Amino acid sequence: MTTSTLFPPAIEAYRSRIDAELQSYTRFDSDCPAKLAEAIRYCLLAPGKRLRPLLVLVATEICGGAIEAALPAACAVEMIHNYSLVHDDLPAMDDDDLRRGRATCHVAFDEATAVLAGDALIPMAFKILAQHIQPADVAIKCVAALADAAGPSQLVGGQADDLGFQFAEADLVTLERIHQRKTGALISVSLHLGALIAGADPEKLQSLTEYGKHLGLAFQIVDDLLDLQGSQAKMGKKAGKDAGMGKLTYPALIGAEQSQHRAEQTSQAAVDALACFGDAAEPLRLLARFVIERNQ
Ligand code: GRG
Repeated sequence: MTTSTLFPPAIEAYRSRIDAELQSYTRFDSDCPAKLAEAIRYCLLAPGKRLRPLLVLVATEICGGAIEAALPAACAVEMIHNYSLVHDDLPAMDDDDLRRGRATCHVAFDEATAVLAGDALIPMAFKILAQHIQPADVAIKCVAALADAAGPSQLVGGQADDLGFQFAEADLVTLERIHQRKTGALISVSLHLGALIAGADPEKLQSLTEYGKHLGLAFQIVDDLLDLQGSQAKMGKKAGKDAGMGKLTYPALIGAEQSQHRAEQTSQAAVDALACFGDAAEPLRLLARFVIERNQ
């Protein structure tokens, strides 16, 4: 998996800031067992696209806020995303041995360590929000919003439904409902956190929520297409898993061509939601294009 230059230079610069900040949040005291610390760093610092933290930073910036103020929230979202990847890869869930071009955490370490590394990332994320987002009332709103998006009705609930799903019950409404929660919730909350930190007005908040809803869906449709048609070398994770596991996906339901069309329409709907920002929203337009053109 190559993630060195995925985005235009301005966005790449943010990605470097995010990576540096994640490094700084993974210096553990001597009470943290060395193997656990190593596993957390192995997963969190592995080369990911950093899409969600980028959305936090860009949302803050286009709402008139400062990147520095939003960096802690960007890292918190990436930590929650990372825990979900580590747990999703476990034998009890998707049972994957490749992620971000490397052995998954339970393969590189062991299953118990992977469970614990994922566990540790959750309180780390909320501690960062509580300690580093200012003022306190904004920190509280951020904690509540991220807890909601990561909670039993959103990320965890979407994952539970995805795991328990019977293909015979398949329809598009069910599929979108799963994806909105499993994938969309973290993408949407990233934009929401960025807007909260910048003190965005209700119109901007609403428009970013709308953008996030469409972007999350477009991202997932492309993820399904990549699983079907993508290259393992580029994606850094196994391809062709969904069909093998009988998973409910867009291509399985409506075919690859229709899925591609739907991804493009959905990405355009995301862009259309940004009208109130004018030219300032250009980075979010670029990210919407990236989401449907990506090959990893
Ligand atoms: C275990 C609670 C829990 C949830 C798991 C992460 C997840 C939910 C499922 C993974 C399966 C999957 C392919 C979901 C589709 C969307 C997704 C989260 C893709 C991975 O995100 P990227 O492509 O990854 O942004 P990087 O590595 O670039 O950060």
